Amino acid sequence: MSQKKDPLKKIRSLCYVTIGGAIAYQYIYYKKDFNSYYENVLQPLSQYLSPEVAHRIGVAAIKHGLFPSDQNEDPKILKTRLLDYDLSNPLGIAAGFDKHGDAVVGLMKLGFSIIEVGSVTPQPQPGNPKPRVFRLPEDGAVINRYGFNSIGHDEVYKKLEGIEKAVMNRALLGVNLGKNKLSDDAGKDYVSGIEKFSDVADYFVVNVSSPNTPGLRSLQNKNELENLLTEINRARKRRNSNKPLLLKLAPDLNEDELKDVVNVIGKQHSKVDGLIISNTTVERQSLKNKEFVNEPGGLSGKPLTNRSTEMIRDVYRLTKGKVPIIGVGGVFTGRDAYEKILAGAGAVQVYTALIYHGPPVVRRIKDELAELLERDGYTSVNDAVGKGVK
Ligand SMILES: Cc1cc2nc3c(=O)[nH]c(=O)nc-3n(C[C@H](O)[C@H](O)[C@H](O)COP(=O)(O)O)c2cc1C
Ligand SMILES: *[C@@H]1O[C@H](CO)[C@@H](O)[C@H](O)[C@H]1NC(C)=O
Ligand SMILES: *[C@@H]1O[C@H](CO)[C@@H](O)[C@H](O)[C@H]1NC(C)=O
Ligand SMILES: CC(=O)N[C@H]1CO[C@H](CO)[C@@H](O)[C@@H]1O
Repeated sequence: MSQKKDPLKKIRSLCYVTIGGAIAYQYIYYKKDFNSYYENVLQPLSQYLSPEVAHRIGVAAIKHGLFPSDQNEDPKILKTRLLDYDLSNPLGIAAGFDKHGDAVVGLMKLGFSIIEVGSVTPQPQPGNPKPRVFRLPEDGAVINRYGFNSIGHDEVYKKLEGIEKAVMNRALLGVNLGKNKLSDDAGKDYVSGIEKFSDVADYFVVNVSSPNTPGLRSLQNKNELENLLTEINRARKRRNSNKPLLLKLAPDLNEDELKDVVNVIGKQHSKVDGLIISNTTVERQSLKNKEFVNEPGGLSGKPLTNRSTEMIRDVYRLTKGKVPIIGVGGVFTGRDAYEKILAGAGAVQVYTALIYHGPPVVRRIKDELAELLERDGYTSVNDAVGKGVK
C-alpha cells in the first residue's frame, strides 16, 4: 500500500513530531526542576479540573509514582519519637486524602513519615451527592462535605495487606475509622475497624465531632464519649491489641466541652494514647470569599491555622503535656508546623497545603522547620514540643 503521497500523512507526522517535541520538552523541564514545573504547569492546569477530579488524579499520580520521590535524607534534627515509634521527620498526610489506602507507598516516597488512611467505614457507602468539595483560593481554603465515601473495610484491608512490610519501614500507617451513615451503633463500627485492621495499622483514629448545635448537651456528649471509648478499650483488651488509639477533635468544641474530653480521656477505662487536633471547622467567620459563607461542610486550610494551634496549646496545658498530640489544620509552611510543635504537637499533618502547592510542599515544610529548630537551639523535634506554652 502506497501512502507516500498522502498529504494527510505529512501533516500527521508533523503533528507527532511537534507533540513529541513538546512532551520531550515538558519531560526535561519536569526532570530538571520539578518544583517550578509543578508551580508553573501542573498546578495552574489542575485548577481547571473540578476539585474532586483533581483529587482523584492526584491520588492516582502518587500511587503510580508519577511525581519524583524525595531522595534526600531528612535532616537529623527532624528525628521524631511519637507513640513509641522512631520517625525520621514529624510530617504526616492527614486523613481524607488517601481515603481508600491506594497511595500509601507513594505518599511515603514523597517524604511523609505518617500516612493516615481513611476515614474508612465498615460497609461501602457513596457519601454525599456531588459537588461536595470546593476550592476557596483567595482564602487558601477548602470546604468539603464528602460525607465519608468509602469502599468499606474489606476492600481497604486488601490494599493495606498487600503492602510489603519491608517497603513501609520508613513510615507509620494510621487507619482513621468512620461509622456508616445508616449505622446506629458507632461503638460497634469502630470496634469492627479495630478488629479488622489490627495487624496492618500502626495506630487507629476515632473522632469526636460536634454535629449538633454547641452548648446544652455537654453532659450527654461526655457520657456518650466515655461509653464509646470504654467499649473500644474493652475490645482492644479482648483482642490484645496494643496499637495506639488516637482521638480526633473538632475545632468547634468550646472550653467546657474540651475540659470534658480531657476529663474522659484521663480515666483509665476511657483513655486514649493520643489526640489529633484538629478536624475541619464549621465556622465561616474569617472567610474573604463570602460566596461560600453558607456552603455546608468542613472548612480546612489557612482559616484554620491559628485556631487549631490555639486548641493544641489549650489541650497541652489541660493535659500537662502528658498526652501526645498530632497537630493538623492549615499547615502550609515550616513556620506553621513549628508553631504547632511549640504549642505542644509532637508531629504535624497536612492536607489542604498539598491541594494548593502539590508534593514539593513536603520537602519545603521539612527544610524550613529544620532551619527554625536549629536557629532556636533545639536539638530535635521532641526537644521543642510545648516550649511555647507558659
Ligand atoms: C477534602 C477533605 C476530606 C477530608 N476527609 C477526612 C476524613 O475522611 N476523615 C477525617 O478524619 N478528616 C478528614 N479531613 C480533615 C483533614 O484530615 C484535616 O483534619 C483538615 O483538613 C485540616 O487540615 P488542613 O488544613 O491541612 O487541610 C478531610 C479534609 C479535606 C480537605
Ligand atoms: C469532621 O468535621 C466535620 C464537620 O466539620 C464532621 O462532619 C465530621 O464528622 C468530622 N470528621 C471526623 C473524622 O472527625
Ligand atoms: C496567626 O498567628 C501568627 C503568629 O502566631 C500571627 O503572626 C498571624 O497574624 C496570625 N494570623 C491571623 C489570621 O490571625
Ligand atoms: C467519620 C466518622 O465516623 N465521623 C463521625 C464522627 O463522630 C460524629 C459524632 O459521633 C459522627 O456523627 C460522625 O459520623
